[in-house]
Amino acid sequence: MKLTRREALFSALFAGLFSAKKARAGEAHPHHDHHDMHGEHKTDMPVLSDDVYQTPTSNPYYPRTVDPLGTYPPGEPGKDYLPVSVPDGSTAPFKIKDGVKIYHLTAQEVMHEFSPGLKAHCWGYNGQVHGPVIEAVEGDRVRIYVTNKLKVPTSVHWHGVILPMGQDGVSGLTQRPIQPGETFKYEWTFTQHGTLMYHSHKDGMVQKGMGMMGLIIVHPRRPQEPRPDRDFAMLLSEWDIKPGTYRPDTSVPVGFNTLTINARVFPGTSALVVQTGERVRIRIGNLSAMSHHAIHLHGHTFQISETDGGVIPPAARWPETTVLVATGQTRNIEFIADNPGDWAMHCHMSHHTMNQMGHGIPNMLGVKTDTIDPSLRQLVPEFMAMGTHGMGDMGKHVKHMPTPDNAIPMVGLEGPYDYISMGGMFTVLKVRNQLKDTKDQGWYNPPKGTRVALASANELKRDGIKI
Ligand SMILES: [Cu+2]
Repeated sequence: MKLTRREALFSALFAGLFSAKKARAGEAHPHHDHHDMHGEHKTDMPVLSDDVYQTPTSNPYYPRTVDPLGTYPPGEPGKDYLPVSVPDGSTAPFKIKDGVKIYHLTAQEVMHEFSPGLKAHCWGYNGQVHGPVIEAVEGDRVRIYVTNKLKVPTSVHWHGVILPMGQDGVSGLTQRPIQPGETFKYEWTFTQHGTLMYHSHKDGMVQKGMGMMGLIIVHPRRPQEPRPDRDFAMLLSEWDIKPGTYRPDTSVPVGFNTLTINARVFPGTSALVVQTGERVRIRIGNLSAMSHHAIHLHGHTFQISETDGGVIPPAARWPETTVLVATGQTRNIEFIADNPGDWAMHCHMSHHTMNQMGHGIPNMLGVKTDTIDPSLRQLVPEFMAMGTHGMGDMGKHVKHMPTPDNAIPMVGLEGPYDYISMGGMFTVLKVRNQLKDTKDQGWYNPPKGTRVALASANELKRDGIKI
């Protein structure tokens, strides 16, 4: 059997025949049976030229379901993939020109709302923070125009994408920066699938800290596993917005005070709404400046099915209830939502579920403040000591207290039973038996006898509980 070089590469890739050791240039292939695959070159190493870009095919670890050297029609939503849902965000529109998907990102300043009552002048793309999700299918040829409407130079790096180096978007290293007013054209073919990201790669600390980032989702051309019923995407990040100010401070080394899911903080985050029994995938990317996030889901266990490097083989997946997403990483989790209710989903780092003012306050638990307040009020007229009963009720009281401009309570929302003392990187998975639409469904009413309640005297007696 005589194969072309391209077919040989592809079959070698899939049969796992390539190993770095065997692939050394000039080394004769040790297996005689495979000689035919390599034609007259008796080596595994392709002959490469720097004049022509050749899609990398030797590394067997790229997440691919089809020949990366093939050409494919532009993937169609509904037919080739289930479009992702982006709570509080959007997916970038595209048009198709001669078989190429065309996208346009415009870097610009945006007045962004993190939650009602908290806004800041941020930088994003297409009038939103973060930028829209770029969604495509493995094998799609894409052309992404980037217009710079900021007053500073920028560039966009396509994080995790296998592409020609000249498209990698690293200012200074792979391109000159895009000057204010200019439009650059990036173009490549997706030869992989996965949950990937994009972000500014010019003055990264400032530009990423101002919000210049987004997700890239590339669906497999030939999915190897059943498609989920619901496919959510969330991008985690962190900000520092001092009460009374309207511009993120991007220079803090640690201790950011605004931790976001799709650039929103609780209670400004939208719930993830699903029907009981649905197969749910949640893609979580993290582009925080300094923090890793341990995202915990209540009421279910899940499997970590995919990283930014590709799909984890089913036998190697690890069951979890908390997934650690380090900065610069993405993780996909999958589960069947078979437990109806309102389930908290949040970062498990306590400070990451507090809003602006919940940080750096002395522990006042148990301190009697009746004498402190009057004396301090002589100096600060509206002074009121905070935290003698913890921080949980701060949101409740904030309505009656003077607060700085552009500041929201450190935690919360009035829930069905009491104040929910969480903020920041917190959202709710709403699983419903009857689902009319995917809009917020209000609060869940648990079946009779399944809601925790005050223990009765009879029950205490029955079970021998002495108080
Ligand atoms: Cu966190």
